[in-house]
Amino acid sequence: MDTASKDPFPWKEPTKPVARGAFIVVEGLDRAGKTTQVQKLCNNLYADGHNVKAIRFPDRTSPIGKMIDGYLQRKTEMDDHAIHLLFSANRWEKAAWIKEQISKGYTIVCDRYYYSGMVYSAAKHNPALSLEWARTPDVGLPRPDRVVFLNLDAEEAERRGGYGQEKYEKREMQERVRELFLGLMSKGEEESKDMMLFDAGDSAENVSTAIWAEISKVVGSVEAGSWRDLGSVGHWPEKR
Ligand code: FDM
Ligand code: MG
Repeated sequence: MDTASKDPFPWKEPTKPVARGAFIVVEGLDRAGKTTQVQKLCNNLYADGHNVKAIRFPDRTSPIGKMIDGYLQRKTEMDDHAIHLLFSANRWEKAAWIKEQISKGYTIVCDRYYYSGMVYSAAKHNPALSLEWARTPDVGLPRPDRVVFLNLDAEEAERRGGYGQEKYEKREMQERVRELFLGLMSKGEEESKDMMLFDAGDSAENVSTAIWAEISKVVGSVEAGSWRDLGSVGHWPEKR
């Protein structure tokens, strides 16, 4: 019996030439609706004739991902820097695959990326783990064409059925994470250009409509070859 899960979006020959697929990231707090919006966006893209693949970080299936999973489930303890680097390594082990799929014409929709990586680690307030330090290991990864940031206050997130038992699923942590996400949007570096804020407090349908209005344009331009080439995450300029 075939037990492998079937690809929900099998390859369809595009009707127009495709320069490359797009790289779209969906970010936000726990309970902001990332899973729902990734699903809706993929369905909309596929129905509109685009080839698409959904991925998520952490990818808990690889050996590194299993170590991360054990940490998040509080089965193991780890130094803040060590777990941070595992999250980054978990992205690096997928980086070549992401580039390859994009060059084949698949649009990748990715649930969390290095933005979560930076802000969750920096939210720990470990004086030896700054936002700048946290960003460094991710420099060079494929740079998204657009980041959908689902903005929701921590109080509203908690009202949505409460948090689970995993590490970081606590109100104070979520509040710091949100402040850091918002800080990235106003910092003036590449994150401010790539990230776009959506009000996740609205209904799932309205959020999805707003995301579609933006992302359908981005994916259209990328496929037509009128967007920039797939970039890589650059260094932040040195502070003086
Ligand atoms: N998380 C996620 C990090 O701390 N660093 C990272 O690089 C990434 C990708 O892992 F609390 C945190 C965010 C969240 C937890 O994520 C698990 P999911 O989306 O709930 O599986
Ligand atoms: Mg979670």
